[in-house]
Amino acid sequence: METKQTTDIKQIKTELTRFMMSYKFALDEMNTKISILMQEFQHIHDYNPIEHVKSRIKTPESIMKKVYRKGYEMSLPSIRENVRDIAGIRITCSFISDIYQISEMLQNQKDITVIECKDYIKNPKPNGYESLHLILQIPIFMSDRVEDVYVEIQIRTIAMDFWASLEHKIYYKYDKDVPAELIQELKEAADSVSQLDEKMENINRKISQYKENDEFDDSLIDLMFNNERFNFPEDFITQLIKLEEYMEH
Ligand code: 0O2
Repeated sequence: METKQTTDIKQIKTELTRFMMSYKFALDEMNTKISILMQEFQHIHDYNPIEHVKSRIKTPESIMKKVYRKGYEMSLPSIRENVRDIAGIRITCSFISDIYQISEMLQNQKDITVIECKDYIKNPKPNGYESLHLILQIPIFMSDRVEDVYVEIQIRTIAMDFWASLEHKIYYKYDKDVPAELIQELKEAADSVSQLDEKMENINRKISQYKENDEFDDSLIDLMFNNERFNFPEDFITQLIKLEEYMEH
């Protein structure tokens, strides 16, 4: 016969499993949304604004640390409501404009509720940290209930991600007591990241403009042959027609 304690533990285990599962489902749903955006964008614009996507569920240890640090009540409803980054997705892009474009595409989805948007690109943290953070809420449909689950999305460029990974490593290596000299160097590196992102954005804008003009001025005729696409500039076709006409006379 089961003791009351064994029954209680079983019940807690079931509750904890359901709790963690809702975050896994939220990540699955968000990852599908992101994958659809990537495929559709690639198809329509012949360009993919997303370089990498990484998702994680916060470990129970890390959740507990946050609950103590912030002084939240130690109960599942309190954690569900207050710790809003249990499900986290990090999206890495090439250009700053891609970050805002992806953020807007996500925010415009009808089943997503935007709870918070922190723009550490327009307002970097004092240490130089840059990223766009969104706290979103999405409904998860389960067999007997619908749950609205918080998901944190961090969107940043490759350069911002490079900086943040190094800063994170240093922070933990020095057990959060980083020497002033290193803090200063990290800040300088963050400024360089900012300048690099701006330069890359400008170059990308120029290339896009050039491409648009090129397509406009020199419209191409596409021919499919042997399962390959061949582009013939209109000028080339015009010359061929002229030559044909000349030969006929
Ligand atoms: P992990 O392991 O990445 O989840 P809070 O979320 O309440 O603790 P805050 O400041 O309100 O704190 O949240 P914010 O600013 O949205 O930042 C939360 C997350 O952003 C952090 O999660 C980091 O992932 C990242 N982040 C914020 N500031 C920095 C920074 O200065 N350097 C680096 N490398 N990352 C940063 P966690 O919970 O710290 O860790």
